[in-house]
Amino acid sequence: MTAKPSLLVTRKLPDAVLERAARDYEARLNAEDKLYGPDEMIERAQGCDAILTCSPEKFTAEVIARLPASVRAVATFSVGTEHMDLEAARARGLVVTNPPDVLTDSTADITLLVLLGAARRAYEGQRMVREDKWFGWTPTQLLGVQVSGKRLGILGMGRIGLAVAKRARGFDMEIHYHNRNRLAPEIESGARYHAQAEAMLGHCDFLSINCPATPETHHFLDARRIALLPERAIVTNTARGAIVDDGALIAALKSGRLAAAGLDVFEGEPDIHPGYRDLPNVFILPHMGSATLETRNAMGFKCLDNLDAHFAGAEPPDRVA
Ligand code: 8YV
Repeated sequence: MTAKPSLLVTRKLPDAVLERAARDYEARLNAEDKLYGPDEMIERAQGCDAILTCSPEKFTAEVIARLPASVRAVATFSVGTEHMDLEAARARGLVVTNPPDVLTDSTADITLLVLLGAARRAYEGQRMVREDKWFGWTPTQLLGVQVSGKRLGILGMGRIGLAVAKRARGFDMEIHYHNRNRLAPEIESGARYHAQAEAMLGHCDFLSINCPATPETHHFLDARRIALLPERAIVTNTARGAIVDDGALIAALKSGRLAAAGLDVFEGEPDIHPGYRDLPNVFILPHMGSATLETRNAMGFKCLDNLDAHFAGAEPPDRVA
């Protein structure tokens, strides 16, 4: 019997994933779920053949250069790969995989949750009840913004953007989108394409950010682009915090230029811009897009499928480097 490959699993993943990892690998686990800094991660990876990592751990060019020579593959438990220098990985011959598709539905669901939460002032309503400040129904209490009949602009019409569009159609929203490439008509399903993101913004009663974080999308939503949105528009971000210029968004929410925002992701999270914390018109979640047991299990299994393929001498199905 050949020895099992050794695998560093950097975080505490759901039980079913850890059980499978321990069955098929010499798995080094992190029962305390401590976030390893680069030095500790590199130290713990000594002698390992692969690493199963999560997006808070950064695989910069410097970290990749310092990885033990034994490490040949890294599977990231995130569809986003902005925490990894894929060029540096390729140059070192490091195989990198991610788990696409399986978190599409849960992330699209959370997008609708924050969209509705922002539009319908769910945070203010919750607070009123929990803080015992609800003194009874009134005809004008917590009036929000109706979503049906409104225009939703989706920035980034990949798998998640399309799943958001599908759900939003169920709320009778009119779909607009910007994507690097226009989609085929049968995939567009009547959504209106804007070749320039800026040209779409004027049509966005709601703007949903669903694109990856790249140097091109860094601080995309800045003061200049917020000014292109209709008065009292609502913004949601369930992609990556760095796509939004927090100072500009907070100023627009404070002044009332934007009615509300629904945010699941933040630049520098968990150290979010303090300006968000006491803004009543922001519906905030702590990066929960993929946080269902079904999805997290499926993400972990995909990571292991990719590693299994690699160690069987096959091309991993979701190789990104
Ligand atoms: C992950 C995510 O759970 O997959 C992604 O890109 O944003 C999340 O759903 C998170 O990044 C942990 O790795």
